[in-house]
Amino acid sequence: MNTVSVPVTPFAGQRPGTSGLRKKVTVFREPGYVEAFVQSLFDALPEAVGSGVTGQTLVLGGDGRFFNDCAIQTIIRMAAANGVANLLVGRDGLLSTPAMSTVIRGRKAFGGIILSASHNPGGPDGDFGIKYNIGNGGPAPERVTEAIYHRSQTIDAYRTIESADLPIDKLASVQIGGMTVTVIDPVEEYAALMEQIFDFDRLRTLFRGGFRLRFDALNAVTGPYAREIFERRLGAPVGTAVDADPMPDFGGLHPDPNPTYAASLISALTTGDAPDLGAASDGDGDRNMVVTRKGAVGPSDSLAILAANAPLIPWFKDGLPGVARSMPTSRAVDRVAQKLGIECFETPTGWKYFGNLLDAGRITLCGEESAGTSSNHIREKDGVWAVLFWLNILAVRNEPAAAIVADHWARFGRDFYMRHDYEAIETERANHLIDGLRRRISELPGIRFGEHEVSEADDFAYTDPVDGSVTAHQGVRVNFTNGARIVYRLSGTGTEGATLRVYLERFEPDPARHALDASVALAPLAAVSVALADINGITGRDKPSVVA
Ligand code: VG1
Ligand code: CO
Repeated sequence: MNTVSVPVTPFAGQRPGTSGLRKKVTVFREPGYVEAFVQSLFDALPEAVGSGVTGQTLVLGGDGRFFNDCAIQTIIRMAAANGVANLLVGRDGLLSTPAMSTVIRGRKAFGGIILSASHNPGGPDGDFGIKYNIGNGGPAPERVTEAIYHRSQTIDAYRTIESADLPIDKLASVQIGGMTVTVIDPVEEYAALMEQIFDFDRLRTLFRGGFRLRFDALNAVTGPYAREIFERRLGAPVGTAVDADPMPDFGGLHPDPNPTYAASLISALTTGDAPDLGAASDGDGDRNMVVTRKGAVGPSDSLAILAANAPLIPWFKDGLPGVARSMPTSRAVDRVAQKLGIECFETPTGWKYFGNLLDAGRITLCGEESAGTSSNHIREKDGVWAVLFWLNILAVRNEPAAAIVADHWARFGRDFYMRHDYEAIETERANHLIDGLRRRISELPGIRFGEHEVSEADDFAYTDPVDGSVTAHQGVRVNFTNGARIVYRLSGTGTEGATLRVYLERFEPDPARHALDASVALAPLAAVSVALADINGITGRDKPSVVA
């Protein structure tokens, strides 16, 4: 088989963001675009992680969205030309992000390439993405992603082989050039790991007793995992997993598990003869939403509730050494950590910042306000795992899910929480807004907005406690004397203009006020967030495009 070197000119902007390189499908389809990025990755690895892919085992798969099939074949050919010895490919090119992490770790692979734009919309006019995970199973740290970007700016050729597309619909091994391609079924490996973490006997008893779950895969990657685990292994009735066939266009759904895009799940749980628990996951299966009969559980609350109940799960029977949350995530989990007397870390947004803490054993549970939670069982966030965690808690406590939430607030207080996204605003205006805030940081303390007085403000910087690396400019935090907080940052996963994220939270110790709607409880703070940053004046927007 002929290895060829094909000339290519660098593409601007191949810099991975919060979670890999994410662009419009139309951009990824430009001739040579995928190739230039993947070759930059292969070229950057020897220096960035100490070894290249030659002679190594790599894992490859994606969430099955539009263009997944083309990109997979391109990367198979390039992997062969770049000397990869073994390439493990998910059947039909499918691999959820948590399954990728499971397979890399379980098989001690060198790394893996995930094709996904996660919760972003799919289709020919939608989004696509490529992300690299290192040997611990987690997203490549910034030092690696920056090296890839750096290389992409000077790349002049990529290596590939002349070979037809490979069938990847059957579990089999084929030789292509000097490389063995093995098509694997990751569901089995993932389900086996879940059996080590949770009490499957108890979960079977729960379902035998008539407990009803509705798991909505939103026509994305987790359907086969949910069917195997909930229906086959745990005995939940067939039909427990809905929208469970992965589709390239997600069947027209937007695979973002939040009350807006999973509205039918919310209504199934809050009207009529509702199931006992509802759940959904995103495009690549790493996010989760849990829904009780009283509505969706906020992701920051969910993290805190899992932390408080961790010893009920076999995996955590000895408790937790420490926990972590991303900076904009509410401080609900901090309260649990304080009560337990364990460490609690505040990291920049993005799962890659949890990797070192998990590897070092400083933490075993962590999460983000964007509906991601996971533990040290892998190095990615994990949607199906989070649902099993909730089910295991419910099986042990034998109380309705909504009662567990209310009880948590009664014990720890409630952190009212909301995120306002202003999507697709002009990049220049968004930068102007954030720069303006940064410049005013030292003047903010003491300024009053009605009942809210700023106590302190900063531009969040993080020093990794394990390797000492510093990540600066991660968002402007504004604290108020009454314990409220506003965070402003720009998204690193959008593909159109800029997205301004405004995170609002306020602590409420009084149980008499816990049942209040978060949007009502936070209305005054929301008004402050607009005035303080002059959102209306600078962006021209009079309201957020998404409220989560
Ligand atoms: C968003 C979320 C962040 C999450 C990231 C990837 O990033 O805020 O918490 O880790 O998406 O999630 P940003 O930079 O747009 O705010 V996923 O499910 O795309 O892998
Ligand atoms: Co995702």
